[in-house]
Amino acid sequence: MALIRGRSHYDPIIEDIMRTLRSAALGAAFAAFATLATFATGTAAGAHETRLGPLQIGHAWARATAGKAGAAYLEIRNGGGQPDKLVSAASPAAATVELHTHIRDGDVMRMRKVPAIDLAPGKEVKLAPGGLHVMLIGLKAPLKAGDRFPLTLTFDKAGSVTLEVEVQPVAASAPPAHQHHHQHRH
Ligand SMILES: [Cu+2]
Repeated sequence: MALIRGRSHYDPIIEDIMRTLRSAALGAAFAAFATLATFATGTAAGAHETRLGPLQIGHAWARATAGKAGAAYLEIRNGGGQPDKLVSAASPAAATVELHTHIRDGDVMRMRKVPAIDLAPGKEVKLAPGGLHVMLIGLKAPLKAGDRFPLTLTFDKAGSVTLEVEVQPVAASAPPAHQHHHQHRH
């Protein structure tokens, strides 16, 4: 600081940089607030699609379970110009949540934990039965058709978002094409 003070003709430049930094910080804070506000509105409306920066996350669903393990599925579209990745997931419904894929091992399909799910720019990644999925381990209660539970997804660049997962009957292999929920069972 002593050096900067000594060269007073640079002060206007420093001032300008400080102003830019301050407005950038304000801008970031506002963007974060706007994201939260958008999400809150989306939840209230029961949105089937969630936006997080350049990411569009489609209808999240899970199959009903009899036991303490389950899986959640969803679609993520990266509409941005930069790659991102899903690095973790968490839910109050399960003790442990992991990112998994299925690999063929002889005649058997086995699940494998993956460190992250890559999201290439302009591409959509589907988490679906038989492939990539969000593994729910140690469910606090079996998932019943009609239930909903929160799932928080954390991305390398885009940050985190919490969405609602809808539990579908055991026989379901895909989310319903377009289903509205006017009734809620409690
Ligand atoms: Cu799994």
